[in-house]
Amino acid sequence: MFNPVISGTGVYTPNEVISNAELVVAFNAYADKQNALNADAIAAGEAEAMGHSSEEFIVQASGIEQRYVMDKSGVLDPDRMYPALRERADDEPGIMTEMAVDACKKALAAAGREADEVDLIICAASNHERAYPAIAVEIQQALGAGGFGFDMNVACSSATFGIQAASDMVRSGSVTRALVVNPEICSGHLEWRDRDCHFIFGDVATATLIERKEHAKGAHFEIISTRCLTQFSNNIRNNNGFLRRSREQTGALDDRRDMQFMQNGRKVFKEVLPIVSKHILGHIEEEGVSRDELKRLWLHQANKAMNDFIGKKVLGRVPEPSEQPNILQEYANTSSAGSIIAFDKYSKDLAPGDLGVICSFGAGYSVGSVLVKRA
Ligand code: CO8
Repeated sequence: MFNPVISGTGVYTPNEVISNAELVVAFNAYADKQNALNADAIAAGEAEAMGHSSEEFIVQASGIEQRYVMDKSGVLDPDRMYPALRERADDEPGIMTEMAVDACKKALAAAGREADEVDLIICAASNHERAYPAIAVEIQQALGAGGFGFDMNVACSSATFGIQAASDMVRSGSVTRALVVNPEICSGHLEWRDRDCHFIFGDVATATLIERKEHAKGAHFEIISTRCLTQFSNNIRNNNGFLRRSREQTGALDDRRDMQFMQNGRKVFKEVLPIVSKHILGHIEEEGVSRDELKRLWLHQANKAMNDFIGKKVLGRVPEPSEQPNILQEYANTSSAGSIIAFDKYSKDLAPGDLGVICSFGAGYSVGSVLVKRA
């Protein structure tokens, strides 16, 4: 058995940013257009007028101030309201691969490693650009890595579930060095025309390099243990899938609301909080670690109030901002990548021996936690 460590992380941040102000202008223009189109039905009481969105609501309800996206022109066009991403030919790299390769190179550089020293790539993300061949295998080829790769999807928990899979393989010796990469194009699956959720997501890619402790060249985090949990819920759901063509065609099938991300945000908020706090507390207790020993929580980045609540429950007091860093104000919810961005940006100051937990949670429901110690 070997001791797995995180020896490097990397973040690819898209060049384009959408502020709340820009987003609200576009949404309100879309709503006005729809209301004008449906004016007769609205006047006859047969349809409801769309309400305006507001910057104040977004910041107060979520803590989100802006988001990075792969394309803002399509999202902000009131006649389109979704990104315009060029379809890639079969012989050129996919867009997820491009983002992933950038994040992987940064993680490799942070660890002082070359791509050909990697023998496992897990592409763990909420959505995959195509069914097959696996995005991970394309990333493996683009990087020049060896071994094997595969894709997995546990929605927002994909990164921590991927870290569990990779670190277990490093621990057992079946692989030597693994990259878990999370290219998330959440803008492709967000319904930008729905006021309740149009502000939630952003795009990013993160990568985590996991290898044996004795191979680590510099500062690193020992992966003491991981825990994963799932519990079925329909409160976060997307009905898009490969059987779409086999169903009765309505003509509007491509644009059905349930083909995009859907959630009952209030229920998610209430139901997921106790599951996550209990999960983290149970995990550290099994390891004989007390809450007072935790120096940092790198939580999933969906909602500031949610993170404040979890931090308080886990630590038994209001955490200092530095103990539970948020990045959602800048990146919004980036699904599985959020907790890894927080870890990448806010872990280097910890001292040898300091303990922390990376935790992601979301659709499924699913929760994954990684207990780490700075070495
Ligand atoms: N502007 C103004 N008013 C608004 C807006 C808006 N944009 N949106 C809603 N309102 C109104 C509502 O209509 C409502 O009015 P009324 O009271 O009259 O009915 C009022 O404001 C309050 O609305 P809500 O109850 O919806 O507001 P909340 O305070 O609950 O905040 C949140 C909404 C921010 C969504 C919150 O509930 C939340 O963050 N919940 C948790 C969400 C969460 O953690 N989800 C995890 C999901 S992600 C995940 O697991 C990944 C899945 C895969 C991702 C795939 C990529 C896309």
